Amino acid sequence: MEKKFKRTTITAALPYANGPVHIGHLAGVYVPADIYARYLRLKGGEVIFVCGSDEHGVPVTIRARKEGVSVQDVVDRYHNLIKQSFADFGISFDIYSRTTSPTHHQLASDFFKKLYDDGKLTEQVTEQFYDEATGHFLTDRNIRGECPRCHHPEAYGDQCEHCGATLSPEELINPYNAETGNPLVRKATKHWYLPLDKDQPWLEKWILEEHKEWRPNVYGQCKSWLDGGLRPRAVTRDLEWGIPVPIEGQEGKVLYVWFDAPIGYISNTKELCELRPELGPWEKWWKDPETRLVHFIGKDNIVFHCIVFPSMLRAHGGYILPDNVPSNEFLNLEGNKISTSKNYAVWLNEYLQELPDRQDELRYVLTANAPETKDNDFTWADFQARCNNELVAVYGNFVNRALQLTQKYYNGAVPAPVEYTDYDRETLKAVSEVKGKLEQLLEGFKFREAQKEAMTLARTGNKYIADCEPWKVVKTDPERVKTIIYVSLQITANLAIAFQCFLPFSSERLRQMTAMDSLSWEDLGRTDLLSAGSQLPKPSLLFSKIEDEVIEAQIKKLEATIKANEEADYKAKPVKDTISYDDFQKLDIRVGTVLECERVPKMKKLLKFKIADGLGDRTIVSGISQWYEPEQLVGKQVLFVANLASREFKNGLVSEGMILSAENNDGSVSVTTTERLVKPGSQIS
Ligand code: B3M
Ligand code: ZN
Repeated sequence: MEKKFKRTTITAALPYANGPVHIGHLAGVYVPADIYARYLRLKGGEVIFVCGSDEHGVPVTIRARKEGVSVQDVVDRYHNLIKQSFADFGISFDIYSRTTSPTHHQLASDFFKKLYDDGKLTEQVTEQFYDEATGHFLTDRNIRGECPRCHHPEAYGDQCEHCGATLSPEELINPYNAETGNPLVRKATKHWYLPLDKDQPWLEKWILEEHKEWRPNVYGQCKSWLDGGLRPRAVTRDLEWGIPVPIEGQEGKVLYVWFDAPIGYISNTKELCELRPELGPWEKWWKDPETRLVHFIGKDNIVFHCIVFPSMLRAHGGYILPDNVPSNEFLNLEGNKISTSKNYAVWLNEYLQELPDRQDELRYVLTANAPETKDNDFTWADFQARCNNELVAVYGNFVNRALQLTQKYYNGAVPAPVEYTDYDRETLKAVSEVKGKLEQLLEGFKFREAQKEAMTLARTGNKYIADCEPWKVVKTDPERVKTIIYVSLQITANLAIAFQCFLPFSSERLRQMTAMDSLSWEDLGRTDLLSAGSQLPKPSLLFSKIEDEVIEAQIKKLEATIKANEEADYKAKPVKDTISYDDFQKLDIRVGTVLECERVPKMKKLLKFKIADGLGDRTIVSGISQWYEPEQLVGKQVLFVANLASREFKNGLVSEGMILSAENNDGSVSVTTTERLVKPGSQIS
């Protein structure tokens, strides 16, 4: 049964104020949320669109310590930068606030207090890692130690990046504080938990039965969490930065950032309603069952928005639950993961400095490539192609022709149509159908398809004017041209409306160029939007070409970042214990020529070599098959240890020596060879 809602509260995930925002954020959350908000407003709906910076949590404190400034300094700086970037890109929040605001502190604190007072939280004492020297409990990411599996000395408390093992901090050998290097001890500490296990039954019913319409990625993630069985989750932490736990005698404990952040949506709404009384009391937007709540988020936030926050809201009582949680997958950049810490991203502030006034171009490409159903890749080549071949060559070209010809033939006055041909009628029919198609897609959160539909209208227009060739017909049948231009102008006006939620900047320019007072969704599809005789101003180009140099510079910039990261990552291992010259003399290293090289059946890593060593042939087995095709090595000279005790493999294969290879910092391997050709058997000394 379709529920009928009166109004919509749209939230977009609160970005951490620990760095600027990049194209991945925009594509994943903010552009789709903005499209939806703009669409509903254009329809005249009652809607608010709220967001703000997430200023608590560990990442901001790490950043502050790294930079040697206060946490407040960090969040102030990034809050302002993020807020500006969103404004620059036309993300039309009704409010962009922050979780350090007094309203938020109060509201989040009261929320916790109510759950606590109502007995909705459980208490538990657990042992956590503690740095006695600094007097701090540590979070998993801040704990390092030796990996129990591969013995890498710098594994994280949650993962070893060297061997990929998923870890918990207790498993680390000799755990230490990642920042100070101090050894850690275990210490008991009390925390409050949200007993999610008790929520399992209603969450299963609510999500798995009543919200089958959620996107498959969202529904699937929820299902796998639920299938795995929910466990209680701590909602407090031992930290200094955050909202103090509002219980007497609990100094040094704060609300977990994921507890307070979603409450930020409510606080932002409260602040908004205080600023704009015409919106009514904030409760209307959060407690009235006739309000539809929609959370736009990235895929790593699904569990918090679909399971944890709803469980908090229900435990508190009185709140509505989200009706939908459209979440996107991730956007990669030129085939690599976007990374704030590695500075591998296209930052919005830098984009605008380097490609000024090209907000709509980025919005367009990010939506055209939106990671709605799977991870997607942003490439600068695709960006350029879409801008030049679609925005410039189709949409821009069409409206420019229509508007320029109006100036040329009619001094800018909209001509009256004379007589419609079948082609004209067919074209106008396509225009009138676009509204229904767009509505269906937008309401189903299919923004990528929806924008494609708007572009189809531009293609229809572009084809129409190219087919009709008014610039030729004008010489033989000027009356016919009036109809062609009239039809083209109606399409142009419709494009301003159809694209408004996707490309607000160019739509606004087009609105001015078509002399429409305002744009309204209800007008979309009308074929009499511009009335005959109305005067249009002189047009300018809607889009301009993106030149190769601009793209090349962007690609170079990313390559430079990759290179800098590789260099920064590379840490040579410490030199081993000193040995005597005699010890060295014991090693017999020689040059051998590879006569044959082949893979070893059932032993994936191995390559089997037949080596000419000057005295005869010998077999050496080496675990480097991942890095070489056997035929690449045949004929090569390699260095090998000739007097190493032979070693037998499980399958009876015996290796008589060892080929020397160098391990690169990325783990890849290169065999060693001499600089000049030498006789097989030559000794290395
Ligand atoms: N700040 C996490 C993130 O940016 C977090 C979202 C909060 S939404 C309430 O991925
Ligand atoms: Zn490891």
